[in-house]
Amino acid sequence: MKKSLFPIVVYLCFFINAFAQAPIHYKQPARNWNEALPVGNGRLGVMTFGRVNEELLQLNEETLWSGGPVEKNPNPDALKHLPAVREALNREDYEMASKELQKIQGLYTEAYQPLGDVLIKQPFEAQPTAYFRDLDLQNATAHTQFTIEGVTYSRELFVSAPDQVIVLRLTASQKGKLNFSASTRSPHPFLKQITGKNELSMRGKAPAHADPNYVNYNAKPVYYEDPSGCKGMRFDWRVKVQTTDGKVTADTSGISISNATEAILLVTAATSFNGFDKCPDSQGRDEKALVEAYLKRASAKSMDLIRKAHIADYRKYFDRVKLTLGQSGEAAHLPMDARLARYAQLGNDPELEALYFDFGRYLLISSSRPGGIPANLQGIWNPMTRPPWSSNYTTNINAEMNYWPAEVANLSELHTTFTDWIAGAAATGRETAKNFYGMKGWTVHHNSDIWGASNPVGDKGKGSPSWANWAMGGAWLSQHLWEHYVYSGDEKYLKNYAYPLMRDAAQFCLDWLVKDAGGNWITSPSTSPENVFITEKGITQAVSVATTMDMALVYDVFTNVIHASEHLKVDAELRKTLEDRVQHLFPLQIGKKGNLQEWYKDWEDQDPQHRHVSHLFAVHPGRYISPLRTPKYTDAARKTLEIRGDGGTGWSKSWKINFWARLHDGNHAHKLLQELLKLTGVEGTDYAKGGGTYLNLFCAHPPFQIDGNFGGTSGIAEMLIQSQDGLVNLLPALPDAWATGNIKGLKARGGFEIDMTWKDGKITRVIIKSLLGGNCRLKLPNALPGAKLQPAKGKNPNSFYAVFENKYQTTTPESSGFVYDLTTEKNKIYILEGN
Ligand code: FUC
Repeated sequence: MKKSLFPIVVYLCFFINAFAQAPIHYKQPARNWNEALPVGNGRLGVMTFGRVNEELLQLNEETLWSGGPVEKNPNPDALKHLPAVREALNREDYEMASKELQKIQGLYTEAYQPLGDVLIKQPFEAQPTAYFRDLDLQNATAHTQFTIEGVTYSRELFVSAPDQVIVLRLTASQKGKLNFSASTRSPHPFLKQITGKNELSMRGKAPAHADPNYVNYNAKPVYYEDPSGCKGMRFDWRVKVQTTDGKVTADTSGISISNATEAILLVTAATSFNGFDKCPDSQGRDEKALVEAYLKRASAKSMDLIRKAHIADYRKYFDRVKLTLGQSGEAAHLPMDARLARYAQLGNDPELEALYFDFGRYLLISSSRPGGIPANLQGIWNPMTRPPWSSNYTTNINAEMNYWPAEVANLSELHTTFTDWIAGAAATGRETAKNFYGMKGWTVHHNSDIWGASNPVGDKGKGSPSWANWAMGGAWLSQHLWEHYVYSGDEKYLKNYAYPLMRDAAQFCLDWLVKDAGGNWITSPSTSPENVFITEKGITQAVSVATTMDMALVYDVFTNVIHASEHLKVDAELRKTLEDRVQHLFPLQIGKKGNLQEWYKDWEDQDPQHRHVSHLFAVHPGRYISPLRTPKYTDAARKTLEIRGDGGTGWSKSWKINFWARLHDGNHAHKLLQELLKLTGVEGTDYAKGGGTYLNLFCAHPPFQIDGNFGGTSGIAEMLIQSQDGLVNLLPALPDAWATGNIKGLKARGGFEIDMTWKDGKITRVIIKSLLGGNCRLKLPNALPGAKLQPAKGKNPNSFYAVFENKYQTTTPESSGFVYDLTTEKNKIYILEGN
C-alpha cells in the first residue's frame, strides 16, 4: 500500500461505515455461535463473533471430514434377510418385518469437522462506545467497529474465492494505536510452527472416525489412529501478516503486532482430500504444497486487488436476482435483534422478508462453489467434532432442500457441487444395491457424507428402521440431475453424465418393486421417513409396504427417465417398461378424513403432526399432484397439510411454505414464512420447541440447520414463479402482503430468465430473456392487453415442459387464468407490457 494515500483511504472508510451499516447489523458482539456471522467462499468458512477484547474467528474447510472411503460390504450377512422381511410383510407381520429389516444395516457415516480458531486479542481497559458489527450481503463482507478512548477501531473480514484466502483487515483511526495478538488453536491434534516471515502454520489430522452425536455406547466415540494409514484427513492452515505499518513478532504462541495503524492478516487452509474413493492419508493430496501456493499467490496481491476481485466474483452470482416486496420504513434501520422482535409483534416488514430471501442466496454462494463439495446440514459452518447428526448429508429431505433454490434463483452453477457429488454416492450405491439386496443399479439410504456413504446406517442392527432403512435416496437425488438439465439445457451434461446415473437409479427401483396381491407394483419394505403408523389392530410400527412417498419417488425417477430418454432419443425399450410400471404403480389414495393417505392402508399416525410430510413429495418437489392437473388429489393434499398443522421444526416449516405455494395459497405460505422468521434462542437439539430464526438469521431446527434457510428462499421463489406444470406460471401464490413488488432474474425451466413487476396483485410488465429459444407458455393472473400475446393453443411444443399425463389428471394447466404462447429465439429479450 502506498503510505501517502493511507490516511485518506482510512478516513473515507470510516465515513462510509458510520453511515452505511448493512441491514444485518447489531449493537453488541455475539454472545454465542448462533449470534456470530458466517462468511465463506464455498471452501473456507468463518464465523465471526465481533468481540472487542478477544475476537473469535471459528474456521472451517469444506473437505475436512472424519474417516475415509466407505467399506463396500460392511455386513455380508445383510443380503440374506430381504426375503424374510418381504414374507413377514406379506403376512402383515409388521413387527417381524421391522426386526428382520434391522439386520440389513451397515455403518454410520462420518462427520464434518472444524478446522480451528483464530483469536485476536486487543487488550482494552476502557469500555467501547459506538459499537456495531454487520454482515454486508452486497459485498459478502463482515465489519466490526467501535471506539475506545477516542480511537475508532475497525475490522473488515471476507473470504475470497478467486484468491482462496480469508482476509482480515484491522485499523485504528489514530496512528500507531493498533495493538493486538493473533493466536491459533484446533480441537484436533496439531503441530504449530513458524513457517515464514510473520507466518504461523497449524498442521494436523482430522479423526479417523467420529460417531454421530446420538450414538453413545462406544468408549471412544472419536479416535484419530488408523493402523492401516488410510484414514485421518491431514490439514495445514496458515495465518500470515500480509502488511502492517506496526512492529511484528511471531512465535508459536501467536503473532503480535504493536504500534500499528493498519494490519492485514491472511488466513488459508488446505486438506489432503483427494476424492471420495481415495485414502485421505496414504493417498492424500499434498496439503502443504496447496496451502503454500494459495498463500504465495494472495500475498503477492494488494488488499485492494484481492477485495476487488472478491466483490466482482461474488456479485457475479448475487446481482443476478433482485427482489423488492415493498418498503419497511423505519424498521429497515433497526439492529437485527430489535427488528426480529418487532416483526414477531407487528409483521409488516417486507424488506426483512426480501432480505431473508437474499440471505439464502448469500449462504448458497458462500457455501457452494463449482468444483467443491455440496453444502452439508450446516453448510460449511461447524465448530464441533461431533456436530448434530454428524453435519452430514441427510437425503430423506435435508440435503436436497439445500439445493432447491439453486436453479430458480439463477445459481445453476452452484447446483453442480451437488450433482457432481452424486456420482460418488452412486458408485458406492451400486455396491450397496448389490451387497445388501442383490440388485442392479444404485441407491443411497438416508445418510451420506463426503465419502458417498450409501448403506443403511445403524451400526449393523442398532438403528431404527424408521429412518435407517429408507432406500429411496437414489430416486430423490436423480431429480436434481434432471432439473439441472431442464433449467440449463446442457445436452452434453445430460447425455454423458446425468442420464446414465438417472437410468441406473431407475434400474434399482425396477428391481426393488414387487407386485402386491392386487397386481400393483409396490415397494416392500417401505417407510415414510420418519413417521410411525398404528394399524387397525393397534400395532405401532414404521415398516410396511408402498408408502405414498415411495410411490411418488418411483413415479418421479421413472417419469424423469422417460422424458430424458426421449430428449436423447435412446432406450426406447426401457421407456416402455417404465411407462408400464408407472401406469401400474400402487395408486395414490384418499383416506377417510379426505387426506392424501401416507400409508398403504388408511392407518392413523402415531404423531399426526409429525415434522416430516414425506407423502407430499408428490406435490413438492415432485410433480405427481398439482392444482392445475389433479384438483381432486390436490384437495386431499391440502387436507393432509391441515391435519399436519403449521407447527414443526425449521426445515419442516420451510417445506410447508413450498407446499402451500404449490397449492397456490400465498397467504398460508406467507403465514408460515412469518413463523419461520420468529426469533428463537433455543440452543442444542430440541426440536420439540419448534423452529425459527437465530439472531444471525440462521434457521433453527433447533439446532441450527441450513436447510431451513434454503427451503425458505426456495419457498419465496415458488410463491412468485413456478414452471413444473407445463408452463411458466407467474405469481401463482402471491400473498396479500406482497400486493406490489418486482423481481429481476428468476429462472424458469427451459432457460427463461424472468423479470416482472406487479401492482395490486396484477402483473404490469414482464421481461423474458430466452437463453435456449423455444415456446414460452405463460400463465398470468391477469391479461396484459398491450403485450400482443397469442392465446395458448394445444400442447406446449417446448420439450422442456413435457409433463407426464397420469391417471389422476382431470384438467389441463391451460384451462384457467390467462395463458399465452410466446415464440422465442435464443438469446433474445422480450418485453411484455400492459396498456
Ligand atoms: C432427519 C430429520 C431430523 C434432522 C436430521 C438431520 O433425520 O428427521 O429432524 O433434520 O434429519
